[in-house]
Amino acid sequence: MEYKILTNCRICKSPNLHKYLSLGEVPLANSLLNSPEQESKKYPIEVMLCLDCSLSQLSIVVDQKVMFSDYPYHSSVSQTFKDHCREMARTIKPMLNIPDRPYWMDNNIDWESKWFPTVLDIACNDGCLLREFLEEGYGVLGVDPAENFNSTDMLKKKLEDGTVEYTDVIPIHTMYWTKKNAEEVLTSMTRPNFGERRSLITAQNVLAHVDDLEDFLGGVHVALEGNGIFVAEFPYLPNLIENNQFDTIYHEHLSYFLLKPLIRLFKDNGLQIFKVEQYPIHGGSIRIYASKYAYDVQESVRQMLDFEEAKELYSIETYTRFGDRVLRVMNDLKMCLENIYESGKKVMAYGASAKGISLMNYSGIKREWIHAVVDDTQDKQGKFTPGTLIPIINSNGFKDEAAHFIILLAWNFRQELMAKCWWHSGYFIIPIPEVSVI
Ligand code: DWN
Repeated sequence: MEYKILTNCRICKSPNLHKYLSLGEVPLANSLLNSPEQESKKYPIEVMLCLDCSLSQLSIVVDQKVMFSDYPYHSSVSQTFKDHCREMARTIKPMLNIPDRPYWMDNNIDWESKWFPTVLDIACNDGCLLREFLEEGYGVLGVDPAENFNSTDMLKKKLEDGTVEYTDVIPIHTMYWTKKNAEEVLTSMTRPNFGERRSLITAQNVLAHVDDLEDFLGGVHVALEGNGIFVAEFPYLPNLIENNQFDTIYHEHLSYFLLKPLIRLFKDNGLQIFKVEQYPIHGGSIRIYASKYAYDVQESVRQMLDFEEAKELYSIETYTRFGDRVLRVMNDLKMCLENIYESGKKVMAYGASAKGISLMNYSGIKREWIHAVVDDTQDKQGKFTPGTLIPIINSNGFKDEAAHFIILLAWNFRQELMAKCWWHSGYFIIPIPEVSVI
C-alpha cells in the first residue's frame, strides 16, 4: 500500500471533512535523489478541516515505511535547535525529582549496574534532545524508526570491550512508537534494571507525523509513571496560517494541530493536558505537558483555547482566506526567481529542508533558476532535490560559486544561516511569510 485515502477525522472519526487547500501532486520532500535522472513518485497534497473537532489533516496517508526508514534529516545540524533542546532539558528538570548528575557518570564508573533511565524520547532522531538531557544528569533512552540512527551496535561494543565512552552513546532503539512496542521497551534488557516506567517521555516534532494517534498515546500511557510527565512539542497551526507557512505542509505532516482537538484526543486516551507554552522554534511551536491526571490544569490551557476561539480557528472561513494568500506568495516567489534568472544573476539556496523542497515544487520553481542548494547535513550532500532536481552540495559551494542571491529555504533558521554567510556581499531572499529581498 503506497498510500491510503482518509475518509474520517483522525481524532473524532467524523466524516465531515472539508478540503480547504490543494497544493497539487509532489514528491516526498525527504526522498532525496541519487541522480537527476532518478524518477520521483508524486502524491497529492490536500488539507481538510474536520468540521466537528477542528483538526486539520491531509487527505491521504503515505506508508510511513516509505518516508521514515532511512531518514536524511539530522536535528543536530542546527545550533539554534540544539540551544532550544538545552533550554527544554533545563526547564523541565525542576518539574521532576531528577537527582543531580550522578557521581558515577563523571567518574565513568561501570554504569550498567547503576543506570536509571528516566527520560524516553520518542522519534529521537540523532539524539539531539537526549544529549542535552544526558548533560543534565537524566538517564536517557531513545526510539526512532530510522535505521540510520540505531545505536545498539555501539552499545554492544561498549558492553563487550569498553572502547566506547559512556557519554558517547545515546541508546536508540529502531522502532515505531506503538502500544505494543512500549511494552517491549519497558522490558528491554538494554539496561539490567530498565523495567521501570518513565518519569518523563518526550515527543518533539513527531505527533504530526503519526496516523494512529490512539495507538501512539496508548504506548505513552503504558510507559509513563503514575506522576510522570509527557511533553510533546510541534508546530502550532495558527502560526502556519498567520505567517503563510504553507511550505511546512507536506506528506510527513499528517496533522496540523490546534489545542482543542488535542485535549479531546488526550482525554480519550487517559491523559490530561495540564500546561501549554509557545516557542519560536520551527516557525512557532507549542509545547504541551500531559499526565495521568497527576497535576492541576494551569491557566495557560484556558488562555490558549480562548485565543483559538478569538482567532476564529474553528470556522472554515479562516482557512479559505489562507488559501488566497498561499497563491500570492507562490506567484511572487516564481516571478522573483524567474526575473533574477532572466537578468543573468546567480541564485544559490541554503538549507535542503523538507519545507524548502516542498516550497519549490508547489511554486513551480525551475531547475535552472537555482544553481545549487547548500546543506551542512552530510547525509544530504551529493543528492538532488526531488521534483526540481537541484544538486545539494556542502558549504564550500558558496565560495566556488559567488552567488548574487542566497535564498534561505530554511527561513526558520534565518539568523543562524545569515551569520554563517557573513562574507556574502549580495542579497538574501526570504520566501516566507512574504517574499522579501534583503
Ligand atoms: O517535522 C520536521 C522538522 C522538524 O524537521 C520533519 N518532518 C523534517 C524536518 O523539516 P525541515 O527539513 O523543513 O526542517 P529544518 O530544520 O527547517 O531543515 C533545515 C535544513 O537546513 C536541514 O537540511 C539542515 C539545513 N541547515 C544547514 O545546512 N545549516 C540548517 C542549519 C541551521 C545550518 O546551519
